[in-house]
Amino acid sequence: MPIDRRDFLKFGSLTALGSVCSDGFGAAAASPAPSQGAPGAPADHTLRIARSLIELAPDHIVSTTAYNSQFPGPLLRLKEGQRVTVDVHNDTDVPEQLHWHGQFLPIDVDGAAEEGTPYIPAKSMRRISFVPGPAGFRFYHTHLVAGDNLAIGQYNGLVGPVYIEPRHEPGAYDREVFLTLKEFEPFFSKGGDMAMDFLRPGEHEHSLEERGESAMKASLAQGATRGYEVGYQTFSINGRMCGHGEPIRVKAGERVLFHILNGSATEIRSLALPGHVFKVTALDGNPVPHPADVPVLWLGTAERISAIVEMKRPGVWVLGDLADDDRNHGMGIVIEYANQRGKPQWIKPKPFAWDYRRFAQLNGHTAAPDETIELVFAKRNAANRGFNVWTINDVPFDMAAMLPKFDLKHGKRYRLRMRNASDDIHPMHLHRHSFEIASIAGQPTAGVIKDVAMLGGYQTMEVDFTADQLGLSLFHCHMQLHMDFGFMTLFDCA
Ligand SMILES: [Cu+2]
Repeated sequence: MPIDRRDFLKFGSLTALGSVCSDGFGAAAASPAPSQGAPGAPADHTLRIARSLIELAPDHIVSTTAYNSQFPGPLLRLKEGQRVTVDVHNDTDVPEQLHWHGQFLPIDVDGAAEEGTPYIPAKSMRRISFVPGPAGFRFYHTHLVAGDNLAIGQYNGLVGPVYIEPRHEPGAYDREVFLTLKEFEPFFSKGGDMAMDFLRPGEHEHSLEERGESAMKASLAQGATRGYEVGYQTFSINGRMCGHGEPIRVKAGERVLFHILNGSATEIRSLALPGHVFKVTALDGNPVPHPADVPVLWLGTAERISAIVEMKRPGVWVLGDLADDDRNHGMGIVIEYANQRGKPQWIKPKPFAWDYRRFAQLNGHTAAPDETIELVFAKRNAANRGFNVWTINDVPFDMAAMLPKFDLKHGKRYRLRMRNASDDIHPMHLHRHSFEIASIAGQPTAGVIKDVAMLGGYQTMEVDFTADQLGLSLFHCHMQLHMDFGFMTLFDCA
């Protein structure tokens, strides 16, 4: 989809506006792009990273970094197997990485410095080219180490959806709606996160719990407070706080396919639409073996859910987060039936537990892998200037040393046995591959293919994947605050 003249003009005026309002950051954007690498032919897509003003509500405009001065970044519709070129301009003064989340791409374009992807230099651009795949709902986002700097990385508005069209689309729906969930205006707080208890199976593993609890007790006994967490002042869907922006207008009887992305830096989200159910058809863009109806969706950071909602309860409703505070600060969007008026209604759903096995093969078991890799995740409370440090097999990730790192043999099937000795839920992400969930808290399962999966507190999850991508693949907790403070490792496939 080349940018047409109208889009270019619109885009040009937006960046010009940005240069007036955003402290000079937009100035480079208003002038023609410096064409490093002599692009010649225009790229199929252009993404421009710049400080921008995003209007979450008329009286609430935030300054953040975004793609093409919009939030979310533009929806990129790509075709499976059909090569694309993308020009990524970086108008900021921070070198950037753009990660193509959920795709199987070589390391020079995947978008992780830890793997060796070149940075998009500050005030410069990089043209990249790749063959999209696999088909389904993917996304792109920044991939920096933000550390204690809430002005960079995923704390910004650097998220956009990708849809890779399959060769055959089943099409049992009337239309598609893409939703990106995102918080803005982050801040640090002390005192720890609330434990969340929505995952099933929910049983804790005694030895993991003992290890985590005794480490925490020892730290607090030495006078430490609990490590920092991140909170947010504003919440949005598609860059608008609930009630602002256009409602999603539907007709009775319509079947709407929602593609929902949790674009948060750190938060787990839930969603419900009063009086309606979601038929979940795909997780992380991959069709599930057993599409099932659920009243509530839960999404860890970077997870995607595709679900069909049959519109059969006319009214004006809030599709919103179950957390009252977050929803009241914007995490929702209005669904308005034709010829219906009035204040959008929210009805709190009954508690609903989230279980990936609901969408799995019935009584499925995965085949034994060639090899199992044991991974124990643990927290060192407030160990780095008040920030929690995260370890994999007792080692926090060190990019200088490139440790920890695991060697893989090309073509072999591996099982990651992930054991969580902390009470936090971690959305675990593997770059350049997808994996199959093999067990959750000791319960075997099969057929659910993902690239991020929530690992419950004091639980074990096993995931299987085939090492079919040469070179380095990053594996990490997708919460920015966790990955930045050690929660990463590399797989090196030869
Ligand atoms: Cu984590």
